[in-house]
Amino acid sequence: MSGELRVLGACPLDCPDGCSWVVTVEDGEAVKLRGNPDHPYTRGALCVKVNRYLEHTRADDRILYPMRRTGPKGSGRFERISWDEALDEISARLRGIVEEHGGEAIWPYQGTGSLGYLQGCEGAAGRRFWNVLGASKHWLNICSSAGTTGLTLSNGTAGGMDTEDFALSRLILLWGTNPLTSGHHLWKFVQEARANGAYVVAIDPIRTRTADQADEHLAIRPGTDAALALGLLNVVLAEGAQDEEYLAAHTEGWEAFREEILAYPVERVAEITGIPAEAVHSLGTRLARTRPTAIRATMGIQRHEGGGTAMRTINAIAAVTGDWRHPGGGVAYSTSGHVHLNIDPRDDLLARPVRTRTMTRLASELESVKCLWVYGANPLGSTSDSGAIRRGLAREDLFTVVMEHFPTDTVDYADIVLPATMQIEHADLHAGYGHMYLHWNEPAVEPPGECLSTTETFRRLARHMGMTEPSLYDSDLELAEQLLASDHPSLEGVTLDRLRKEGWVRMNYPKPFTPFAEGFPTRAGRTRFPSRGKAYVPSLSAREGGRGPYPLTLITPAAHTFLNTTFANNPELRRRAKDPVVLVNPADAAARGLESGRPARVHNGGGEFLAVVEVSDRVARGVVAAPKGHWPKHVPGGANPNEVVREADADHGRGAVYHDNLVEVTACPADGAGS
Ligand SMILES: Nc1nc2c(c(=O)[nH]1)N[C@H]1C(S)=C(S)[C@@H](COP(=O)(O)OP(=O)(O)OC[C@H]3O[C@@H](n4cnc5c(=O)[nH]c(N)nc54)[C@H](O)[C@@H]3O)O[C@H]1N2
Ligand SMILES: Nc1nc2c(c(=O)[nH]1)N[C@H]1C(S)=C(S)[C@@H](COP(=O)(O)OP(=O)(O)OC[C@H]3O[C@@H](n4cnc5c(=O)[nH]c(N)nc54)[C@H](O)[C@@H]3O)O[C@H]1N2
Ligand code: SF4
Ligand SMILES: [Mo]
Repeated sequence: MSGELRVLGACPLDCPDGCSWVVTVEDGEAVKLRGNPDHPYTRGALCVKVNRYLEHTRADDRILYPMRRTGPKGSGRFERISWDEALDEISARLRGIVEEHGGEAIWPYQGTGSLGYLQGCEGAAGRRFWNVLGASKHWLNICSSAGTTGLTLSNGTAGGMDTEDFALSRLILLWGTNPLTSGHHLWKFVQEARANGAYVVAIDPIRTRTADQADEHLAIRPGTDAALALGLLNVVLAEGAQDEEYLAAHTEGWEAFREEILAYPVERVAEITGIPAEAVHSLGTRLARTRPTAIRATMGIQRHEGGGTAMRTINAIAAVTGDWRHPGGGVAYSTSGHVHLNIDPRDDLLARPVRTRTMTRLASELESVKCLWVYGANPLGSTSDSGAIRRGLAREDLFTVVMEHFPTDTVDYADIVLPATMQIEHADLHAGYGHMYLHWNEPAVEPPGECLSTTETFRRLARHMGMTEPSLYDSDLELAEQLLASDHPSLEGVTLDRLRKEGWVRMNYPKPFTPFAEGFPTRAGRTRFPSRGKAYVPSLSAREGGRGPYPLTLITPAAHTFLNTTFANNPELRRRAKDPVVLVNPADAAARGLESGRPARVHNGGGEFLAVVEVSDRVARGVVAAPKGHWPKHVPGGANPNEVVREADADHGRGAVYHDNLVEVTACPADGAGS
């Protein structure tokens, strides 16, 4: 048909797969969205969620105009206003707050709604504006910072294997990761390896979709992974399978780490991890005898108090076995460490240094904040200790602005709501944290209503406030050029023209890729093993689970049909997600009189949420699981699992502890309270 156009773009969501997509546009309207068949990682497939993205852009509840609150905070009652009115009010309030309380009383709270380098968090959109204003900085620790910081301490980068090289592996450990739900494009490489005889092991307290498909599943006690890693290495040493040459050339602290390993014989590890000694021994033997071994460890493990260390100790396996030198061997956490775009935080625009506020500490830090500016985030659905956040957001003297697509629980507390463009309506530059490609997302259609992109919103606001700093007004294409102006060899020849023409480009890394075959990007050029006595830091649940008034460890993993809280308002995806459930082991259920299909309270000293019990041997004794993502206002009781998630920090990077909380589960009275 005439007027039909194919526009190349990219999925913006916080997902390792970073898919490349093709939008078909007819007469100015997006009529089809498909995974890019030419892209080596996407290979034509999106996922159950994003297959509905176009429908989502046209949803009835899409926010299309600026709005001002008319009801009490939390009521979600608004009136439509013009952009000029919104910018007037915002400018006046921001100026007043800076004068009276200083810029640091403003918290630009940016989440992971888009990982774009222009519109989203990877490039910290809006940062220039906030620096000119002198606002607080924002530490986006909500997702992966414990693992990233821990791994960087060891290897000098959190980047590791190219996940496509899993196809070359002979033994694959899927460790604290559930790719069939949280990033399924890895699976085709796992299957390729299997076709060549690879053995696949899932290590997870939950028998996930992924564990179902593995050759073996080890139901580990939460927060004890570092002990398992040490136990496996104990067997490797007993077999004499360590790579002495690699250890001598490329590692630091081996003698002390070796002693640490010797302190974790299989029987002790079995006791700590709850995995039978024979299973630890047999996997250790397999690991000792199989090169290359690839370990996929993503964010699940590091959402614990000892999570950063756990990642470091698991990472150490590949140095002891020498797997780093074999194509198809090593550890893959995130490839974002291999992305060397020219990201400049523009601290030069700050008149003086400012404090940094920590994303998951919103509940306690909010007290000293006068303006909370939320974009790409839904703290009432996604951030720790959401009950306290709700109380904080109700404060009358807090000025809250939310840039959004949809009327989330957080939007309900906004003073001003600003309508944001979705991915097919704006330009952006993307990477994927599970692969080695960069993408350009070309706008495919005009924004609906009065939606504006993040970059355009900040340009207009700067102009409205009379700011004179020229770089505040750089266009999207100029911003993209600046990001690509990197002298790192991985980006040589990667130009904006080329990206716009081709849609995606592989960064200049060899294929296969053995990043640490010849050493590490640390000062000494060596990987640093965790130090003596510090290779296993037990999490709260490992220390105190099974005892006290809250003996059960709650894990809150990725929901299959949502992405964090994104899509949880799509009727079909919500229908498929079913009501909030809590999985309880049969023995724990029997001890508490819990029955499948009946409502229960999941609670601790911090709060409670309601869920329907599902008695299941998918969770080990002592572990309960409730997926993240439901909007609190959609569910009975008005709360999701973050009501019982603590504000505590992991051992590295102040990471969040979403899988390290102790709870009790109590049946609701038979009159159906709460449903
Ligand atoms: N469908 C869907 N996909 C998503 C998301 C989503 O919400 N839904 N979220 C996206 C985002 S933001 C991210 S960061 C990634 C996260 O995706 P993943 O990295 O897969 O993270 P999680 O789902 O938090 O946890 C993965 C697994 O770790 C397990 N786990 C928890 N604690 C432990 C432990 O102590 N030891 C071990 N060995 N395992 C443990 C959990 O049971 C879970 O099965 O996925 C992205 N993809
Ligand atoms: N219990 C529990 N909680 C968790 C986790 C867990 O494992 N368990 N995982 C954590 C993880 S890994 C993450 S990453 C965080 C995510 O937490 P958040 O960063 O708060 O992400 P979302 O909840 O998906 O909310 C993102 C919002 O941004 C909006 N948005 C998307 N794109 C844009 C845009 O371009 N512009 C604007 N203005 N808005 C946009 C979406 O509509 C959505 O409402 O949640 C964390 N919360
Ligand atoms: S959410 Fe992940 S798998 Fe789905 S389209 Fe986006 S990048 Fe691909
Ligand atoms: Mo995340």
